[in-house]
Amino acid sequence: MDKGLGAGIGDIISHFQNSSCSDGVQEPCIWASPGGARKIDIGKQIFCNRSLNMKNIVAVGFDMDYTLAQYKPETFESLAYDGTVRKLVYDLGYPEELLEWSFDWKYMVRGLVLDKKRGNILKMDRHKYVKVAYHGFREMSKEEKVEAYGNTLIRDAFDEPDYALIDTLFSLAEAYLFAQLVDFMDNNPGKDSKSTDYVRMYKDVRAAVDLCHRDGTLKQMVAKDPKTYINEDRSIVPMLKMLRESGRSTFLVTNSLWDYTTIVMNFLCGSHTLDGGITCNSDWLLYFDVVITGSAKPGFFHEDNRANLFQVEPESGMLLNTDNGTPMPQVGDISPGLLLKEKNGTCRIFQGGSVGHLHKLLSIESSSQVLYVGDHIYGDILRSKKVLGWRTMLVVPELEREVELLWELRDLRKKLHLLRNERDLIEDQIHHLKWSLKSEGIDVDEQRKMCTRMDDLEYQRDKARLSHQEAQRECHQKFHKVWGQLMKTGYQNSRFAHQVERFACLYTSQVSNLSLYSPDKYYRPSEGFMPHEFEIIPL
Ligand code: U5P
Repeated sequence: MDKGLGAGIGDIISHFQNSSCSDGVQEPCIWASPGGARKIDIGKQIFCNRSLNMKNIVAVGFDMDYTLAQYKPETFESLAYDGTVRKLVYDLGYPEELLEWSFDWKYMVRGLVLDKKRGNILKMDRHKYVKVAYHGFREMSKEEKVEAYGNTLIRDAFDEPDYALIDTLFSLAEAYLFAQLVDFMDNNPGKDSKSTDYVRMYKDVRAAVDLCHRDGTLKQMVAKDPKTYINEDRSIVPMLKMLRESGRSTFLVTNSLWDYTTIVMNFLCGSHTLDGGITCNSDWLLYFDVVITGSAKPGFFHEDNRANLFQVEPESGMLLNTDNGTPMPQVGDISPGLLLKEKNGTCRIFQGGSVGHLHKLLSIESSSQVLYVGDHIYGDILRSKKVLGWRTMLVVPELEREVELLWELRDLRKKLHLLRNERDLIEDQIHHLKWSLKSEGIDVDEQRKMCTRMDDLEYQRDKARLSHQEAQRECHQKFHKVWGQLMKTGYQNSRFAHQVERFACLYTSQVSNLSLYSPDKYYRPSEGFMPHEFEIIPL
């Protein structure tokens, strides 16, 4: 039953409109649901782009890294950064100065695009109009931006191989290092024979980061001390239990391999000892019907993918062939020869395979019965939704702070909109007056009056432009000193927001926010407005 636990956007807009904060008092970010049944902090709400009736969902699946496991970028990405620098210096012969560099983990944000050829980092709006651009760490002027990206044909590209999308939190360290290297190369021409061009530099950084993920540089450290690198979240287990008690199957599909997956999942879902430690066992498997590790997403989502599926023996990590000519077992079937030492005989652990295998294992009849929760638009969400037709939920940890700021800055944003309207109004008057001045039959006196009026309007316009620019800069910097608001670029949705809107049926800040809503909730989107409708919103 849909209990309507969350507030609709209408509540939020009307709250926004009715609230007066002229006394400077900050109200908490809590929104009452229409029925007054429950309050959900806006930072923890699930937002809906496309209707989704949970009653039609029979299986809920999860990605692991940066979805169930929220890494602490200050430690985890710093580790990736340090490891990458060492590989660049010791394996690829980059100058030793790099070892003295440090990483500002807050500098880069998701949704940016790296221009590998030009050494630029860009933030663009949904029309791929480049609004913010840096060459290394130097802000580019408007003229530079127009020259490089003003052409619509160039704008159509902005994809691999010439551009790299910073669309996972895993990419923050490499984006930062790329900017540092661009600066370094510009300031030391010819010093480093290895980094002869930006494209090569990017390729080296990408390969070195990837190697850190694969050769144990990162994972051994995390395994030794997960608490330092991953946020604890005690609400994941209740959320998984709730879904399973509601009759849904649950599954995990991760690109991480079994040995690492079990460490991370045990940290997140394992039983806690009295002293706050974690008992190391496989209890976490109780919360899943199927676990697929080493899934090689996004290829996993292609139905014609012929990757072999191996069963994982949990204690030894040994891989067992599943392709012995017998049909794939369904959930509930226990085939002792194939299913070794599995908890309750229910959760099956695999490596590889493809979505076809998963559908068989879970007896999925239609892909629209599956909800998959992930953090990566390309790796998790776009392919699963577009290629496959799964329903999707995107986890955007940045959202919690973003909505808090939207609330805190409501006065400034109101002022910004008023200033923009004022500027536009004056500009319209000026254009109108210019045309009037061109008309025939205006006598000299009238002309003089009109010119004085024009001078006055131009003065007002310049003032309004300046105030608007100042307010815009202030607002931009309050969200992020360099890149501004994650979901907006100027007055338009950012490219990132546009992708969220197109590919994620639902989006929220944390995976465990699912437990704040009924497992049978009917998620409905807010009404979408065309610009002409904004004039007459029926609130
Ligand atoms: N990963 C890489 N290379 C990268 C970034 C991430 O191999 O450049 C790995 C992570 O270490 C993790 C997996 O094991 O990809 C992401 O898994 P998941 O998001 O599917 O859970």
